[in-house]
Amino acid sequence: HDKTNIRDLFHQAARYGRPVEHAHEGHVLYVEDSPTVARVMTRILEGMGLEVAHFRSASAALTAFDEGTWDLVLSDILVEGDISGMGLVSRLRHRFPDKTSLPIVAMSGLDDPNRRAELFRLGVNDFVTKPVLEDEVRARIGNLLANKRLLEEVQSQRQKLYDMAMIDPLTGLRNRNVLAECAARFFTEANQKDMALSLILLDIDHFKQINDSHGHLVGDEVLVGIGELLRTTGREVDVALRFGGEEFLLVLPECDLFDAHTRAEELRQQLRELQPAGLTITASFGVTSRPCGREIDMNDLFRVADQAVYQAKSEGRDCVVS
Ligand code: GH3
Ligand code: MG
Ligand code: MG
Ligand code: MG
Ligand code: MG
Repeated sequence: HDKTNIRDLFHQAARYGRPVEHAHEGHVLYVEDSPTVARVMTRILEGMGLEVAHFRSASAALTAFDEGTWDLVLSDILVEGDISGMGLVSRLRHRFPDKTSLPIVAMSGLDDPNRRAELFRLGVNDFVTKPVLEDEVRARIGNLLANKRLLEEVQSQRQKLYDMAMIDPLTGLRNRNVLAECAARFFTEANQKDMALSLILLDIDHFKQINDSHGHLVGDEVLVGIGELLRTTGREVDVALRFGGEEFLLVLPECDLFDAHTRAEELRQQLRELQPAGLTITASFGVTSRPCGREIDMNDLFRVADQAVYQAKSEGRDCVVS
């Protein structure tokens, strides 16, 4: 805030005997065909700390809506042009149904209760009459923006919790907690449509020795390298998980046993050449596929992959068993 702004705010606070409002942040898409009203409203909104993009017609606002990101829409209802304020509200709400994330405020000099009801049915969050009472419009818009900010905080906390629960902090791969999600996503569809689906399970060979001879930090570096190999190779649709300590799982939708085996062989070779932390690392691979014409769940398929890894270990390690 510059000096004038701060003086204004304190002046206001003194006038009303209450604390200074917090400044808001955000972009307002504002539709108003009267230049005089637009000037007054823009001053009010900018006084709240908001950035205002003013449009004289609904169609211009619709185009701008698609090109920018907006925190609030404020629209006059009787506007010039082929789309009315009503039409604008209905289109915007259709494109953006989440009312808290995109508050829409309707504004009109004509306060007909039936039309007001219709506006709320179309999805406006609030309605203000013209001429505006500055304090009221500030408070109403402030409330909507505060709700939006609160929702954003909740959503970002939820994302953080999800990441903490589902993402392995060492390798950045998803962990076994996402298996249930994968199963729901891939197995249901594969079973319904009788589609191919494969798993590759790999277990690093003699990893305990790497830790014992070079220390756990070097061991960690090896795991990070393998994580990166799994994340950056293969198809976009594949899901790579760190299943446990030194065990990784690839879920390969629409991939049959032959292709999965080929992929595992490629990985085995790539891993040998990777030299994470300057060490030659190998792993044992178990590959399995969903049998045609039979329903199978993640656990069944995983058990088979696990047995294949066990067999690869007993066959001398650094090999693929399917
Ligand atoms: P095998 O070839 O039979 O699989 O032998 P292995 O030594 O790889 O298997 P084992 O199950 O005996 O040992 C796995 C080791 O992996 C033991 C454990 O300390 C290590 N490990 C598990 N998680 C981590 C980790 O996050 N970091 C490091 N550095 N080591 C880990
Ligand atoms: Mg108008
Ligand atoms: Mg193991
Ligand atoms: Mg083991
Ligand atoms: Mg191992």
